[in-house]
Amino acid sequence: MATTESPVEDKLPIRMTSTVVRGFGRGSSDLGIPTANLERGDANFHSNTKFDELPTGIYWGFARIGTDPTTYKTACSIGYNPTYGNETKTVEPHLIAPSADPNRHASSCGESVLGDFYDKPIRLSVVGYLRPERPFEGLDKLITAIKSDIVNAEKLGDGSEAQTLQEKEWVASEEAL
Ligand code: ADP
Ligand code: RBF
Ligand code: MG
Repeated sequence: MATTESPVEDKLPIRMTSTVVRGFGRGSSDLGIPTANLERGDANFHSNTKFDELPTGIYWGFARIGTDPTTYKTACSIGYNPTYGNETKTVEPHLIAPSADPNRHASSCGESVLGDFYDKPIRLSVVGYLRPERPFEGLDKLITAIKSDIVNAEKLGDGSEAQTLQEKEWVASEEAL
C-alpha cells in the first residue's frame, strides 16, 4: 500500500538560524523584491529540519537580522525558483517593513528595502504554508503573485494564535532552536 505524504503543515513551524549569503541578485534587480538567502552549509545552518528535507513552497513567518532586535514579518520562498529553473534549493525570506516605515514601499514594485544584510546572522521561523512554488510566464506575473503573498503574510503575522506569538517571540530572542 502506498504511504500517504504527511501535509506540509505537519512539519511547521520550522526554525532556522544561518548567515545571509549572495545569490544571483535577481530579487532586487528583476523583481524589486529582495530576499535574504540563507547559507546552507552545516557550519552555519541550524534548524529543527535538515536543509535537504525542508519542504519546498511559499510560506509566511518572522525573521530578524544580526543584533538588531527588530523582528519583521516575512514572506519566504523555499525551493528552486521554477521561473528561473535553479539547480540548487534556496531558502529566501523577504522581510516586510511595517506600514509606517518609510522603507516599506521603497522598491521598484513598491516593496520593502531595508539595507545590506550580507554576511550577517539571520533568525527565521517559517510558521505557515501559503502555496506551492510554480513557474510563471513572465516576471510581471511572478511579481503580482509575490505581492499577494506579502499581503497574506502581513495579515497572518498579526494573528494571535499561541503558535504565532511563540514563533515571533523565539525570533526576537537569542534562544537556540
Ligand atoms: P541575492 O540574490 O544576493 O539574495 P537579492 O536581489 O535577493 O539578492 O537581494 C537580497 C539582499 O538585499 C539581501 O541579502 C539584503 O542584503 C538586502 N535586502 C534589502 N532589503 C531586504 C528585505 N526587505 N528583505 C530581504 N533582503 C533585503
Ligand atoms: N519563484 C518562482 O519561480 N515561483 C514562485 O512561485 C515564487 N514565489 C515566491 C514567493 C515569495 C514570497 C518570494 C519571496 C519569492 C518567490 N519566488 C518564486 C522566488 C523568486 O524567483 C526569487 O526570490 C528571485 O528569483 C530572487 O532570488
Ligand atoms: Mg535573494
